[in-house]
Amino acid sequence: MHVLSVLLLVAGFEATFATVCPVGSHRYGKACYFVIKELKSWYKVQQICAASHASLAVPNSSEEQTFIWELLQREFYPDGLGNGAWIGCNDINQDGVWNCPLRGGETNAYQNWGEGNPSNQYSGADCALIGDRAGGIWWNQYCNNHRYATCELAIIDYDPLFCLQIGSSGRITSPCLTDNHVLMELQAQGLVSCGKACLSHPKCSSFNLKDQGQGKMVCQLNDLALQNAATEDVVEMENCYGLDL
Ligand SMILES: [Ca+2]
Ligand SMILES: [Ca+2]
Repeated sequence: MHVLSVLLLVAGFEATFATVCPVGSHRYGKACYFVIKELKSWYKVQQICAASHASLAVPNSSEEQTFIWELLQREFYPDGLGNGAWIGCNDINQDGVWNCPLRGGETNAYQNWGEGNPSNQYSGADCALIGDRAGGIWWNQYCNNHRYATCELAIIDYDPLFCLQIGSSGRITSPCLTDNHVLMELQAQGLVSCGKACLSHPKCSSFNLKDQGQGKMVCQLNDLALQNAATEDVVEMENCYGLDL
């Protein structure tokens, strides 16, 4: 299940209850950011972001720019970013007209081009990068060059109640508790109803939501928090989402 599927599962039932920022991604404002630490073309990283229903990050303010820049500095410490990291801005459709795709509620006013940039904008250097120096000023390059990247995933109303993990493929991998700690098993409509059931049970510390397909979900309430579980009590299971309260 992709990140957004989980988000919609949550939002579909009660938007204010919770949403998630996958472990391995980093929250700023109403978005989660994750860094692609492999060198890929702009087109390829756009696909990788899209596989998690995210898009290439676009700094829309100096604050967001600083957040992304500092995230990249941490992720690539101590070697640095090298030749930079792709962001969403590009002039692929019309040379010289830079488009920075936006999430809802964002404005496109912010730019952080370095001096003399964008350069060669009529000769195919159509994609923008955050550079390694000077607070990550932007420059532009050929989109087929292989660079790192940052993805940006919008979230809805955020409450740090749930925590899912994201694998290196960008897909969610979620550990679940084994059946040894099940207090009760219920049919659930989704993440929220399962979470509420756990909240209402005095001994419930975590829950497994098992998606059995065709709209059927099993909600297992557990007497142990995942974070306190021994290694042998935790299994990586497809279509099972283990969440601590
Ligand atoms: Ca943004
Ligand atoms: Ca261009």
